[in-house]
Amino acid sequence: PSLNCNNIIMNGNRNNRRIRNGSSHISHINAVKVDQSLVSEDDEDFVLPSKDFAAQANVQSHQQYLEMYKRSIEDPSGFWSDIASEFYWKQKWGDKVYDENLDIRKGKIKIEWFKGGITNMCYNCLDRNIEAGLGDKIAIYWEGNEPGLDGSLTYSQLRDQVSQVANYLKDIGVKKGDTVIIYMPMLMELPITMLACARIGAIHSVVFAGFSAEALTQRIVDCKPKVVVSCNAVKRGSKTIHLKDIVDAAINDSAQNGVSVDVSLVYENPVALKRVDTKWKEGRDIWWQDVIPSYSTNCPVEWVDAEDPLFILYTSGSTGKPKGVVHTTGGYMVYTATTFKYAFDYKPSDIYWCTADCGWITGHSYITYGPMLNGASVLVYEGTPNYPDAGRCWDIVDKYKVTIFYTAPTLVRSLMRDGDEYVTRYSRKSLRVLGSVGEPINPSAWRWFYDVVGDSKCPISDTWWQTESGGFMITPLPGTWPQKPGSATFPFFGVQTAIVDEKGVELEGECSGYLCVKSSWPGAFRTLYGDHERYETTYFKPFANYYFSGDGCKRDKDGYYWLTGRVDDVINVSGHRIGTAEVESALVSHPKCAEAAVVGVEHEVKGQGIYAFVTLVDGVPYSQELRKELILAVRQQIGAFAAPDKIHWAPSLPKTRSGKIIRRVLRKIASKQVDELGDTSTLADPNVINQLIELADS
Ligand code: 6R9
Repeated sequence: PSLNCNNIIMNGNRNNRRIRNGSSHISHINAVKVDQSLVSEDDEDFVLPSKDFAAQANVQSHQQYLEMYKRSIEDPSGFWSDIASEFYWKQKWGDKVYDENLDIRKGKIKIEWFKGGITNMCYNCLDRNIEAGLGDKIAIYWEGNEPGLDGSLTYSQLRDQVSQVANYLKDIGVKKGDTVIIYMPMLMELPITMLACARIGAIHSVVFAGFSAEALTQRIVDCKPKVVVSCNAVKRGSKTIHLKDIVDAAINDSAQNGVSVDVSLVYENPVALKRVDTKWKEGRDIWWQDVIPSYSTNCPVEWVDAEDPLFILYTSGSTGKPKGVVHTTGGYMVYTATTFKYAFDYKPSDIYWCTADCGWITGHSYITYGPMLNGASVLVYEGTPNYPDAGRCWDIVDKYKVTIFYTAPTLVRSLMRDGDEYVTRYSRKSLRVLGSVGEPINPSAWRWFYDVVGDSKCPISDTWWQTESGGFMITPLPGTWPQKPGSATFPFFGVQTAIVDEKGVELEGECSGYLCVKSSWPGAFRTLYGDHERYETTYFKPFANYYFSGDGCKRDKDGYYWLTGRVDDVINVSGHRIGTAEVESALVSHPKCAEAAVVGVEHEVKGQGIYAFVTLVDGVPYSQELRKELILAVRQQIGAFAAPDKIHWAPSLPKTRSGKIIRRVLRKIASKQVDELGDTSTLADPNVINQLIELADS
């Protein structure tokens, strides 16, 4: 991949030191200054956990973390099999707890955990907890978009509903290993359908219901589902979105591409759209409410191998084609459960709320699976965080007495802009742990989240991880050590992070470079659906014998990790990953667009915004109208969340003599740092730059 070293160089390579022979993986962690007694109250870098919190925490000291971490690295088999034994296995795994090859030079990349172990994810989330006496505990609290509209399900009720859906799916011929696409808003039926698939060994692929028909088509064509499960419409804030129209269009387009979907199961959401007003195709379309309730609430589980796939989740990469990240059952189960428990200091009395959507990995691992494996009460919220006003989140926190609140920096920054009043008007006294995910959280947003939302008493778990990692990789363990605002702190158990230089040499101590991982962890993705070669070349080829995350990272003098953002062609907009190539291909699909180059620019609320340089076909004049059409093309092909913030007309693009677009220069122009363009001697035509600068505001 083309690596963008900007963010790394910014942080200075001068301090980089290379690891010498025989240096242990955990040496840098041992050297960390986290002993609370060594940190003085007025050391500005640190925020100390309260003694009360620490005293009740699942991991109470840095020493305890170190002991556990050390064992997890020195004896991964023992560490993880002890934890795995707490789950239900129909049959225990074979001799090897794990088997891996991360070195492409030695052959095929392979990661396996608990192979030969026979289990079921849904059984472990529901039946196991019910048998342990949690049948009457609330599994899901559901809060609708409109205040006042809500519901809940106990673990037993949830199993009944999951079983009905599972029985229906079996009845229409969905078998173990078949795929099911789920395109639904945040109704309880979304996690219900995920669990139903898991129960019968079907592979779900949830597509975020903000994706366009074309994006949905692309995914249908790639994974060829037996059925698409959706909903007729949803209200988000004050807008009504007709999801079924999008599904219909995608199913039609997929048929044109040779993939037919025979069954479209549609949940009727009368709050948004009545049945009679919904377009319908007899024979293919089935109302959820017409069939599901008639099925038995008893559905025996399909036992699967630990390495059988649980789901495919598409994510953006550096080419236009989304990558189907494949997670399997056993390792993912053990890993999401364990990370949830420790990173949020989970206790059975907690009420947990994660504001993500199940359409992203965060909703898979930390709304559905991780929490339910722990028997937690999870809040599922259908609406937007600022509807009807910017106080909605805290209204919900007070209503359900939420104790753990997990969200994204973009939401924190946007609520921060709306003012403290919306927060302080609510009590929020139930809160005890806060969490952040999706992008680096800037220290000022961190402080506001900590001081205003958490009343300076709730530790913040800034969790760094990825769709590919399945679960948290670098995260604080709340209450365990002093925090530094903006740092994700230290690696989780079993995670052997390495910061490497551009040659792939591991750096030691205080340094900055590319963030890699040296050996597998149970929650790691196993392949890209239908394209193992792309899996190997994208993630394991850039640095031999390492998994490469695509992120830049620095480690400070105290050993804390600071993520500095993507170093590949991926932009992170409001915590959503968008490939520059995807946006470019949507733009050039417009008949008047000859060429496009997309870069990320800093954005006050979204973290990064999308900035597109567009060259028009010869003779086509610039116009506001055309600008709108181009943005519309992106909305239609990807989704509204990927719409460019800026279209910059470009008579031509800066290229090398071999025709490669020089993105480094475009990034500087986009961020108005034109006096820092660097070496432009490789440009085929240096005049291009002046033209671009002149057109910046037109
Ligand atoms: C979970 C999720 C992954 C990319 C990742 C990184 C960024 C996520 C972060 C963070 C800094 C954090 N990222 N969490 N950067 N601090 N706490 O977001 O998965 O959608 O696959 O995105 O998001 O750049 O590489 P995904």
